[in-house]
Amino acid sequence: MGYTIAQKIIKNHLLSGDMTVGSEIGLRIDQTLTQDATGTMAYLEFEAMGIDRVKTELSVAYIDHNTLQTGFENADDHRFIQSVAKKRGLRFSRPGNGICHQVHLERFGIPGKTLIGSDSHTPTGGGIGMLAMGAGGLDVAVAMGGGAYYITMPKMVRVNLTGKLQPWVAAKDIILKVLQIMSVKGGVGKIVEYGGEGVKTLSVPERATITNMGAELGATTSIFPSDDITRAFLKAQGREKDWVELSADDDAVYDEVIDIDLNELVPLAAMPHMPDNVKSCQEIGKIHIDQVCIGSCTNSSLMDMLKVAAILKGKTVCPSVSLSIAPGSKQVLNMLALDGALSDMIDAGARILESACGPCIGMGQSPNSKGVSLRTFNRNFEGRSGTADAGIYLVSPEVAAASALTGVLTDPRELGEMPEIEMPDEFIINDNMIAMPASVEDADSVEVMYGPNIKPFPKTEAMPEDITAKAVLKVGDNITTDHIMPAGAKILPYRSNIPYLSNFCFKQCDEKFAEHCKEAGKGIIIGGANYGQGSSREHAALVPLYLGIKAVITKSFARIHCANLVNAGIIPFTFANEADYDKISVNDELCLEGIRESIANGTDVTLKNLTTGESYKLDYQLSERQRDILLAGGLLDYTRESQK
Ligand code: MIC
Ligand code: SF4
Repeated sequence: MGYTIAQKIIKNHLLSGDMTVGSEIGLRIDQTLTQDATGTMAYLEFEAMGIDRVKTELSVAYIDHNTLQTGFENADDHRFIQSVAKKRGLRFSRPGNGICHQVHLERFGIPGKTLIGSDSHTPTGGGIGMLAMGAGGLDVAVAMGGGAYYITMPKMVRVNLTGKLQPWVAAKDIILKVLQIMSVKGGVGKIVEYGGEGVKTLSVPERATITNMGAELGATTSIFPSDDITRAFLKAQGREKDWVELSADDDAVYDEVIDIDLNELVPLAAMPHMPDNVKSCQEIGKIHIDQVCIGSCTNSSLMDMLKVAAILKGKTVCPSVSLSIAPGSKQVLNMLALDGALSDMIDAGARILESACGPCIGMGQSPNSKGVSLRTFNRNFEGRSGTADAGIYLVSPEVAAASALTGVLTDPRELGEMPEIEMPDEFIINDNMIAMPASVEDADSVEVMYGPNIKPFPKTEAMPEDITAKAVLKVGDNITTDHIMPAGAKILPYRSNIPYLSNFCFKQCDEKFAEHCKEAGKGIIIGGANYGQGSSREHAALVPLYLGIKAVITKSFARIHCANLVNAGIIPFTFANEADYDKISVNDELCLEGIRESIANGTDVTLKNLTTGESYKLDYQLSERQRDILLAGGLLDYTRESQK
């Protein structure tokens, strides 16, 4: 039996376990990346491990999320990360150099290698044939120290692309189509591989748009083959030597196959408030819009930006619309400037933002109340834009630019002939915004600079014999980590200050959640299906840990968040019988008797509802390693104990 692309990379990096679907495997990690919003915590954890230098082939620390700097906090965190990077052997991508995923694809991604990043959109690297996965900061810290990264061996999904995209239809429409078919939970426990003749019509940046937003499927990752198109992209980036060919064997076996005929696709949009709420622009109709934002790690490549500039050229942005554009990297911005395309954007009235995440994570450009905003981004969760009652539509750059001119959602096919944009043979290469680490000899003299915003890691404790606690919160399906631990301009600067962050935990679901937890001293959360989808932020586990949450019981979990809960020492349970979800109410007194013993022995767990007198059977899909982590009180304690 042959192998899929992902199985080949897994096989080459397997450190423990066997490749049976559903079992835990440990992978050797070649590269890591962090961004600043999750990076401060990841480097605090790395420092706590007491390892002198990173042990990966390449580790890069990016600054791209917290670049608003409305107070000292962000700049202090940047300096902290820069100093750790210098001392510990990492490259440091300075603020202004661009969004981590875009820069990593351009300058560092290598087909066939493994990459983990403390950001859920790390699968962008799948566009160049990497096995690239999002992870919690602590898992990235462990990988930087040379430790394995553990995942559950996923199922393989093949998306077969045939035909060719019609004019004005974009790579974004392909991934929106996949989301429409599979939904935001359809990818859980799976790797999505793209194949078929249609792949040959897609450039690397287009492939990266698709793998990037594959994160919204809940998939472990997504991946494309590495072929001549990949080689041409690497050559244009001056890195042809990094190219290796990679394809699935003809007799590779997939658990699921999805066929998409590119000829049939039309411009699509994901409507508020979920990335899988997809309809065609025609179906949605010409709704009035207030804002258009173009950029983010999904759609900020040079090709995307050149298309946008060509659409805007010689026109004026509709007076009732605010258009902002954030090119994905310094390379993109610089090439737009030299090409004159930047001038076309400025001339049309676009508000040019720095090369960073910006509005995608609510760092500026929040829409007006009840505003309708079209964005080329990947997430449209309620409130994420910074305006609670805004409606965000996720679209391609073509739809965004066309609509910015008309003031209504516009199918770009109405614009007539599509401008032809060619991928350049050579990109401008100047890595002067990537600071190199100090040499091993000089590293000792580098001082790590901690700002006053950095507060210690929350207190952990080994798992007690029994847990008795109230159900402090009950939520429905598809709760995102943005619900659990919101981001945005006001909160994001405090990512290294868990006590302060705790005041905002679950605010959208229960205004008084933090207060209730503090009063109760400890608690259990009850959740629906796909609990914890979205961002990789481990803060969505560390803050509940700080607030005394001992267990989360749901219908199902999203992968990264579930791992983050284990790393934080919070037990993730699922209901053996989903109907039991309905039987628990907020404030019910719940008891997990003899829990330590059950987890230690891997035996059945029953939850007693002391308020109603009922009992429910709970499941936990945890490896022995994960059970040991939970018994120790989290991954930091477990790592410390295993080093003794
Ligand atoms: C996001 O898109 O939600 C983020 C901000 O990039 C997060 C990381 C974070 O919360 O810092 C992600 O996707 O993992
Ligand atoms: Fe940044 Fe948005 Fe991409 Fe997250 S999804 S890495 S916030 S651009």
